[in-house]
Amino acid sequence: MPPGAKREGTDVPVSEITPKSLYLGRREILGGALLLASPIVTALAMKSWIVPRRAVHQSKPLPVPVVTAASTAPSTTGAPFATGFFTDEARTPLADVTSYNNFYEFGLGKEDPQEAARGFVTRPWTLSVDGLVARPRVFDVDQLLRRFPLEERVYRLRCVEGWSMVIPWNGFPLAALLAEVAPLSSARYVEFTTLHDPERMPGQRRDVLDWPYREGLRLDEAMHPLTLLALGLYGEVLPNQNGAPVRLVVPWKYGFKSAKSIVRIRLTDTEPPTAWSVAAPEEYGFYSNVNPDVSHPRWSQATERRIGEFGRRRTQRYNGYGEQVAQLYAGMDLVRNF
Ligand SMILES: Nc1nc2c(c(=O)[nH]1)N[C@H]1C(S)=C(S)[C@@H](COP(=O)(O)O)O[C@H]1N2
Ligand SMILES: [Mo]
Repeated sequence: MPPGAKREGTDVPVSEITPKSLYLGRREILGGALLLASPIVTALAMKSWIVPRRAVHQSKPLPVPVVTAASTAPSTTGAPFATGFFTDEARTPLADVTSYNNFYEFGLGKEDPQEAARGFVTRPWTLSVDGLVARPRVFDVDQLLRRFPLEERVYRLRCVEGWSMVIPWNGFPLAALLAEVAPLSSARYVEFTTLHDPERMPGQRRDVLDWPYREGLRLDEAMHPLTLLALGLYGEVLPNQNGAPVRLVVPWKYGFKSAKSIVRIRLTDTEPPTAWSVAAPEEYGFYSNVNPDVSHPRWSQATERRIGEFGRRRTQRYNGYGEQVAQLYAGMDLVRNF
C-alpha cells in the first residue's frame, strides 16, 4: 500500500519496492562479479548461494481436502472451474507470497509481517455475519472449514502500488456464506472488518489508519463467483502474514480490497466507508477496479511488475477478469467511480 494521509515519514517510494527474489537475484549477480575480485569476498558471496533462505512461514497442511481442477469432484458453485478461476501463468513462489506482504497491522515494511505476525494466535476465531440478513450467524472458523468445501483458485493479485503475483488460493465463494444468512432485499453493500486488537496486532498501536481495517463491496460484487473467502494457499493453512485465519480475495480489484483476518461481515443499504478511502479519498475510491487507464494521483497504473520478473508488463483492465465482471459496471463512469 502506498503512503496514506497519516503515514509518518516511513514511506518507501514506490520506485524502491524491491521484491526479495529480485534483490536476491542482484546479490547473486554481484557475487559473480566479486568472484573475480577476492577470495575472501568470494567465500562470503558463495555463502549467500549455499545458505538456504530462512523459512518464512510455519508450513501447515490444510486439515480438509481441497477440490482442484485436477480432481473429479464438482465445485461448490455449480459452475465448476469456470473461466477465470485459473490461470496458466507461473505461480509466484510460496517464499515470495509469504515474505513480501502488505499487512499494516503488522508493520509498514513488506518484510515486517512475516516476522511480526509469527506468533499471531488465530484460534479460537469467530466470524460474525450480520446486518441486513434474515438469519445472522456467528461462525467459528473451524466450522467454516468443515462446512464449505475448499476449492483451489489460481488468481492474479494486482497491488495498487504497481506489483503483482499469481497465487493459488484455497477457499470458498463468499456467495455460499451469504446464502446461509439470507440477505434481505434491502441489502445492497457488504462491509468487511479486520480484527481490532492492538495487543495482538502491534501495528494498530500506531495511528497509520483509522483502525480497524475496513473494506466494502457492492452486494452483487460480493455474490460474484470469483469473490473468494480464503482460508489457505498452496494447500496450506493461510499463513498469518497473508491474513489468517480468513481473508477476502477479489481478483479484479486492487489488492487492498482483499481484507485480511476478518471478524465481521455486515450487510448494509449504504456504501460503507473503507479504511483507505477515509485515509485518502482522492487516491482510493470505493470501487478500485484494476484499471490501466485511470492513474493513481501519484503514479501511472498502466504497467506492473510481476514479483520475480525483471521489467514490467502491461496491466490488464479488471486485472484480466473483464469477461467475468465487466457487466457489473455496465453504464457506469469508471473514471468517476474509481
Ligand atoms: N487488514 C488488512 N488487510 C489487507 C492489508 C492490510 O494492511 N490490512 N493490505 C492489503 C493490500 S494493500 C494488499 S496488496 C493485500 C496483500 O495481500 P498478501 O500480503 O497476502 O499478498 O492485502 C490487503 N489486505
Ligand atoms: Mo496493495
